Amino acid sequence: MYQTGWMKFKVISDSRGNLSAIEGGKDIPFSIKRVYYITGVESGVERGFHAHRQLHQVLLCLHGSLKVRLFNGTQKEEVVLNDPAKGLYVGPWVWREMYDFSPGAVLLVLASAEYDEADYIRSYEAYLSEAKAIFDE
Ligand code: T46
Repeated sequence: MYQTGWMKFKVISDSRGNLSAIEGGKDIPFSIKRVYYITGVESGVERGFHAHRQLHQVLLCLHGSLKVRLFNGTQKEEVVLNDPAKGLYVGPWVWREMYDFSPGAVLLVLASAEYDEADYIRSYEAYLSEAKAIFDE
């Protein structure tokens, strides 16, 4: 089980620029309950360092670029987000770390649930032990 994947969104372009629309349950595999965005990340700053127990999310970099380290307790992967028409799906039990934000980078996140701190696993050791039990099921 490695719950990440790329989602490509349609771009409607004309002389005025580009427009992409994302409909929950249609263009992405969950209903969108929350949208948040991250801006103003200084060079060298890293964010994330947690997993979620239940949350499904799609991450899109609307401007600039950033990288994401992903780990599911077994496999590690590093990906670049730099295309507003390409979203990174990150499911439950995937450890994520965001880094290498370019100046002015804008990270938009579509989430399947409202904010709930109890859904976070912020300790790497706790993640390893909880994820192992889940993956061994
Ligand atoms: C994730 C990555 C990609 C709220 O009050 N409401 C919210 O909806 C969110 C997302 C956060 N917060 C509070 C919780 C913290 O006090 O904002 C503060 C910063 O959140 P955090 O340190 O979790 O931010 P990141 O950038 O490390 O992680 C965020 C999301 O929290 C997380 O779910 O997957 O972006």
